[in-house]
Amino acid sequence: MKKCKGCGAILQSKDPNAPGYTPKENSDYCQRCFRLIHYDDLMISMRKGIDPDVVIDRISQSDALILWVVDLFDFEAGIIPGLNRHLIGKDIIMVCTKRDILPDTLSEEKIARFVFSRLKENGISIKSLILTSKLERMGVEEVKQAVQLYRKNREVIVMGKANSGKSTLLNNLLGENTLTMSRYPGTTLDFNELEIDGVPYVDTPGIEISHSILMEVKEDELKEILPARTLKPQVYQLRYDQSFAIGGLVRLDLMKCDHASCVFYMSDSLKIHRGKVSGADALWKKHYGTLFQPVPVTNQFKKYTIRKEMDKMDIVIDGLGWACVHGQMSTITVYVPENVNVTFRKAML
Ligand SMILES: Nc1nc2c(ncn2[C@@H]2O[C@H](COP(=O)(O)OP(=O)(O)OP(=O)(O)O)[C@@H](O)[C@H]2O)c(=O)[nH]1
Ligand SMILES: [Mg+2]
Repeated sequence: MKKCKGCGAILQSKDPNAPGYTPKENSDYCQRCFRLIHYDDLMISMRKGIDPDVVIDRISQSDALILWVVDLFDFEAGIIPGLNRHLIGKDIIMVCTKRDILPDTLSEEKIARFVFSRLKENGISIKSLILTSKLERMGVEEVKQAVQLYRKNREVIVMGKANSGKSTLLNNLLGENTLTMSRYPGTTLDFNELEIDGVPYVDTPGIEISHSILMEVKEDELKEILPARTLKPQVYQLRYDQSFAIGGLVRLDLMKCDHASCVFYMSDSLKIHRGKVSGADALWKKHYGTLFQPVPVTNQFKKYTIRKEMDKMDIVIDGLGWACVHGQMSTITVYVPENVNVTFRKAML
């Protein structure tokens, strides 16, 4: 059975609505990959990614070195708690992608310190950490060297959450764009083998990101949410109570602020509106879905309220980025779409 070179789905010419369909004989790519590559047109959405148990089970059964890919911008969503327990005895090299999205002012040492502290908190141990970017193929040589050092004749499996940049990393290692890459989570559909410098690698379907804002918006709105270039921090000085609407996706209320600031690290295509907390309910009702957009497809929100205890902390929303709050304030309330994860962490920057 022949597989699509782009996404790994088994090629078939029976069902145009199923993965792997191609009307052509002897084609190397399915129609979905062809249209994604040439027209950025997503024919079949598989954005939820694959059940983590299915991917991890299959990986745990193979004798392989693991390249675990985590998107630095969406780091909290990329963490798989207890990873070593799922992959007993496996050597894991962690590759943190999208370095170019984080500001240059954040040094590599600082990123590494941040990553190791989050790994420690999640009980994950790795052999090596490498930072990469698709720009100028940053980190490619380091990945190859680490693979050489730890592979011991085994194959190399590239795994991680949907949209973390696994296929992009492999194309960069290969030096050409053979695998299909796209901003739509769930691009790679099946295990997909390829050889790079004589080493067998396997691209894998992304593990599901069921608690991400990326699951909550329409496909054509992903462009607004995913940052295309280096984050430009959006800084707000705060006094009294302040409420922020991030599009119609998130509302953030900061109470009793004094000598405080809130800095947003998010795509600059997203519009942030600021107002007083006292008027925020009315404004939200009035502008939700019009001025405040995009909005989540479910229209259901949940609310977290916490006391601000750390001096400088990040409020991280899976898939969307984070807000860093600093200075005096009493409580923080976040309204997010019902299924979306929020993490309160010590500031990354
Ligand atoms: N800015 C930036 N974007 C990146 C980088 N690596 C990947 N991307 C983008 O991230 C998106 C997802 O990349 P893919 O390589 O398709 O991700 P994947 O992990 O293979 O995704 P699935 O197959 O859906 O699991 C694409 O829009 C890429 O262009 C990077 O280093 N920097
Ligand atoms: Mg992929």
